[in-house]
Amino acid sequence: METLLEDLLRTAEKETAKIAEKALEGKRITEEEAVKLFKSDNLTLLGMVAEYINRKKNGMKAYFIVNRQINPTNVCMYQCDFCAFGVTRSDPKAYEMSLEEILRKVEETYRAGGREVHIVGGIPSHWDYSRYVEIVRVIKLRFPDIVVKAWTAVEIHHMAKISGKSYEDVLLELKEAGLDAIPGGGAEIFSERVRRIIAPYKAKAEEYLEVHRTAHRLGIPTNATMLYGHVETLEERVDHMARIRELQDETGGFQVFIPLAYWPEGTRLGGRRTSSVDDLKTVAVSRIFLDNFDHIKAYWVTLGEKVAQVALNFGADDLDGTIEEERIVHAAGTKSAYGHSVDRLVNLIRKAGKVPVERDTFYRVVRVYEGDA
Ligand code: V47
Ligand code: SF4
Repeated sequence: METLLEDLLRTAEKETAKIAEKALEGKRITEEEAVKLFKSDNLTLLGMVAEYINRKKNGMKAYFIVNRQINPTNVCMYQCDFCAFGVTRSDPKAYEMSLEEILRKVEETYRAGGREVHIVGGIPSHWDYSRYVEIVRVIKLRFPDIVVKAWTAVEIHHMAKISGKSYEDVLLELKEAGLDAIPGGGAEIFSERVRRIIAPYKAKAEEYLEVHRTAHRLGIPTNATMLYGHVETLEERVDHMARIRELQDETGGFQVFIPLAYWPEGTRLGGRRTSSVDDLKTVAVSRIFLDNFDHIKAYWVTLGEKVAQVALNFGADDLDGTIEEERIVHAAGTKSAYGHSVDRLVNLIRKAGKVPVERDTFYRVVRVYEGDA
C-alpha cells in the first residue's frame, strides 16, 4: 500500500518532489533547491520529509533541559532596530544585576535540579572586560556542577575589542574561568544588506563565524541561530544557513540550529509577526538543508507552545528548556510563558506524540520519560 509520504511525492509539483526525493535519499540539497522549497506551497510534504530525516537522526525522542536564562543587564550600546530588550542606560527600564543577584538566581535553579545557566545580555559601554570573566568565574566557583553557557559571539567580539585581546585569548580566559558552551544569539541574518538595516553596529557575519570557529577549535561547543521574518528575503535566509552549514562542515562544533521567529512589538523596526505556516516551513527547510546538524530546536518562546509542538513533527527534536525567566522576546511581545515546569514540558512533548527526554547542554540523556505517567 502506498504510504502518505509516497502519495504526497506522487501528487506534488515535479520540481518540489525531485528535491524532496533527493533529501530523502540522504543527499545534500543546494541553496537554490532550498529556496525552491521555501517558495513551495506544499507544507505537508516539506513537513513529512523533514520529519523523516529527523526520525532517522533522533527517533521519537524530543529533548528538553532544566535550565535558566539570566540576562545580567539590558543596557546596550548597539540598539539594534529589531530588539525591544536592549535600552540606553538612562531608560527607566534599564537594569543591571549585581553578582549577588546573579548568584541567587543560579542557586535557585541549582536547588531545583537545573543543569544549565544560559547567560546573555545587552552590551553596556561602561562594563569592562573583567566583569564578563568574573560573572563566569563566581558562578563556577560556587556551583561547579552547573553548566555555564554564556555570552554570544557578539559579546565575545566586544570583549576582544575592549580588551585588545584576540578571540582565542578571550575564549581561553573564559574557558579557564568555567565557560562550558556558547549560545547561538547574535547571528540574526548574515547578509550585509540586512545587517545594515537591522543591526548596523554589532559584530558582522564574518566576526560571528570566526568567534564560533575559534571556540570549536578550542573544544567549546556552540549553537547557531537565525532571526527570520523581518526584512530578509528567502534567498538571504538560505544564504545564512549555507554559511552555518559550511562552518559545520569545517569544524563539527555546532550542537543545534535554532530558527528564531521575529516579534515586532515595541521595536523600532516594527512590522508583523511571522505566520505559523512560515514558522513550520522554516523549521522544515532548516532540518532538510542542514544535513550536518544533529538537532533543530523548536524554541517555544518565539514559536509559542502550540506551534512548537507541531514543529516537533516538522523536523525539530528539541524544545529548549524550563528557562524560568525569558526577557528578550517578552520585551518584543511574545505571548508564551516566561518559563515552564518540567511537568509542563513533558506534557507538551507527549501531546505532540514524542518521547520526552531530559538532556544536558551537550545532548547527553539525563532521563527518558517512558510511558504515560
Ligand atoms: O540574538 C532579539 C533574538 C536572540 C528579538 O543558543 C529576538 O541555545 C525575536 O539566541 N524577536 C537571543 N527574537 C536568544 C538566543 C537563544 C535563545 C534560546 C536558546 C539559544 C541557544 C539562543 O534573541 C538574539 C536575537 O536574535 N531576538 N530581539 C525579537 N524582537
Ligand atoms: Fe543589544 Fe543584543 Fe538587543 Fe542588539 S539584540 S540591541 S546587541 S541586546
